[in-house]
Amino acid sequence: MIDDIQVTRKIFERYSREFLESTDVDVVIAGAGPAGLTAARILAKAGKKVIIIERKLAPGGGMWGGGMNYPVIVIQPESKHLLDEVGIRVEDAGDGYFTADSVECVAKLLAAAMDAGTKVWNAVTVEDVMVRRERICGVVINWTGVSLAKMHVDPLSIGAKFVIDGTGHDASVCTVARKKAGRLDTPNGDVMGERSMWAEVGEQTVVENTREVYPGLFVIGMAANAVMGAPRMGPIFGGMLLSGEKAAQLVISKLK
Ligand code: 48F
Repeated sequence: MIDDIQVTRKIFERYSREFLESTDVDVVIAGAGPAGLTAARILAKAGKKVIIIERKLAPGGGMWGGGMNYPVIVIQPESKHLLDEVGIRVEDAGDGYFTADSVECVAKLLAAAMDAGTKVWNAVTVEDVMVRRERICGVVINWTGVSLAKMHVDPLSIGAKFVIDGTGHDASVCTVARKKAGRLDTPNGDVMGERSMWAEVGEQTVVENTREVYPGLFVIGMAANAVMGAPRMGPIFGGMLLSGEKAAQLVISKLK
């Protein structure tokens, strides 16, 4: 016999237990794109308590659609290990390019991050940061539906030793941190804005720009280039994966 009321109770009991476990963590990652999912997997595998807050219902960010909705992505040889490690089938396309199915990429990057221990909270938006003594120490969250409906509902707060902005082109955590916390560690102290498409440069700078831009706040993936005024790069994803890997390693060494 199935009791509808029991279904409600089971959902809410598990939800409330897991949410309470998520209120104070080692790392909060905003955004479940390829950079955020890769960072989460490596952090969780290292035993860190990590959660991802994802604004949309479906994690995966800009990876689902490959290039112009042809569901294929391109990566470079130096990032191939990050797809191999999660069992994604990669084809050698010649001339130093490798390809993978974009849907398989999202499915397996997400599954691997969750298998390693990452908790993903979907349909929730990071709308602000918490700052104490000039250090980011958490995020302020609300249901995405609340902001879409423009309802005036106060948010809740999550504590974290480190926050990672993996929000892609929006760089939305760094943008709000700049407004509320002060200058970022960028050449002009501000979110500089992404430049137009140039994959060769963008793929290199996205890794270089992966760093702590305010005490307690790291930026990864496309957000790193948006914050530092570097180019976008379209459906080549090696830099995103390497950026997630680099941030995870930096945060792990800081947590030691
Ligand atoms: O955009 P996204 O995939 O970021 P990424 O990991 O990868 C970029 C590539 O997809 C592509 C590219 C490749 O060359 O340039 O764009 O850097 O994923 C960002 C995720 O963050 C979510 C958003 O829904 C997406 O899934 N997001 C954005 N703002 C917020 C957020 C927010 N304020 N709170 C929570 N999630």
